[in-house]
Amino acid sequence: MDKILIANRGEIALRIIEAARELGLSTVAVYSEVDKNQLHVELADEAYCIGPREAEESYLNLPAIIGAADISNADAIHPGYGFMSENPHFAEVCEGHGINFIGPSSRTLELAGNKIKSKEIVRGAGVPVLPGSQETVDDKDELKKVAGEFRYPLILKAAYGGGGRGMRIVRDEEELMEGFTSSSKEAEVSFGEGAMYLERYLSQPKHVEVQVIADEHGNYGHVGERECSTQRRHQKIIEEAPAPGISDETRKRLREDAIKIARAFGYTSLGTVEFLVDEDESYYFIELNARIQVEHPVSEEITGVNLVKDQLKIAEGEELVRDRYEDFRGHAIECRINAEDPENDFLPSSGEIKIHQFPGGNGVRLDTWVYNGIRVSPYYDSLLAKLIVRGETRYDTITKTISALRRFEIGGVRTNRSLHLDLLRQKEFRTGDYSITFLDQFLEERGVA
Ligand code: MV4
Repeated sequence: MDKILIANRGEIALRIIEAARELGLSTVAVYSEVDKNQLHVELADEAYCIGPREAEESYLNLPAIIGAADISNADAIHPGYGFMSENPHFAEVCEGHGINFIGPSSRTLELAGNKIKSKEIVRGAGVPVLPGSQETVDDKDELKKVAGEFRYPLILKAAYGGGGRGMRIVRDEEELMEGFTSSSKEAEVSFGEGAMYLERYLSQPKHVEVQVIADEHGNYGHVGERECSTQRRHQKIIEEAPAPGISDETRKRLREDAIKIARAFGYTSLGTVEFLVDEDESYYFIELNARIQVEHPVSEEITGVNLVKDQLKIAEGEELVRDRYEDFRGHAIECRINAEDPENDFLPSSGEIKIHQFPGGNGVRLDTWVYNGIRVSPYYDSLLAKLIVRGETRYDTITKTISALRRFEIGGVRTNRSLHLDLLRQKEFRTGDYSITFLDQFLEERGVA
């Protein structure tokens, strides 16, 4: 591997360019017309425009991306997160072109994308899954029959979905029948497949995920778990590691079970195993995210591992996974700073960035793509920066994060900075005793939900 193309934009494109450079690899950026002034274009060794501003015609434009790889003679493609990252067809086309797709095989992506099949694999590995339909439910008669075998509340999920889209909580048969048609249509639009399944709904779990790493020599490792319950409409805004509010026994079992799951999938590269942890600390697998995730830095900060660099080494065929991954120190918190207005229904905000002050130093890390004068456009996600803070204890880390947030001062766009400050000061957050209802409850109490 000499040259890698990064099929992405924003902070993750920069993160990948940096890791590639540390390994002596050359880099190729691709960009849409509206992104010509982006830093990833400037910092990569080469850059190719792949289409207009619409993602479907640029960062999701498979022939244009493969074309850029061909022209530049790139021997690998890193898909980042979002966009093409979990698309089995894209991975397969790369494989067919002799391009090293940096991620798991197209076969594994296909398994991980099939949520029912995934649950079956996990159950077979002896890890708990939520009770529910073991096949897709295709019509209302079948739905009624299957629902009869379980207790309400239940949740309808898209069989080929994930990340929360097309999900619907149903509390009785009437809601079930009503929800089925619209959820299935939504899934059809979002994922091209309307197939749905049903499972028992947990109302106040924590969302905890384990970062696994597997090389191509059958070695599996992990860098611990992350707590990701602070989310709104399935977009996380705060993540931390290690997860607070769970016992060390649960922590140990979650980590071990994540490895069992990775093995059962024959997984390679970086991946994240998502669990829901209920109030009694019983936990259940929900999905396998077959990509590098936005929140990976908190795991890097508590282990000292450079995950993207190791992912690249694994893609080069290095045998690398050893116990060194399980060497933990301190605590880390990530705040996603978005260009959006929490006071105005989280409306995305555009404009020209004016940087007044950026925090840094003493365990404070800022992963960002913005520079003074760059325009934030409404065509892609609203993530401006990830503020990642490392401290010795959780309490110390919260205090440092608050200080760092106060030093994050930009103009030109609205941001969610003060929401972060408010959340970090909440009692539930302070005690670590919070669940997926935390953010919505906070917003509701404030009357802005
Ligand atoms: C659930 C659930 C409760 N019960 N499944 C959301 C993202 C996707 N990866 C799985 N998700 C969930 N699945 C069952 N059976 C709760 C979530 C969930 C969630 C639900 C509503 C509002 C916020 C949430 C945040 C995280 C997880």
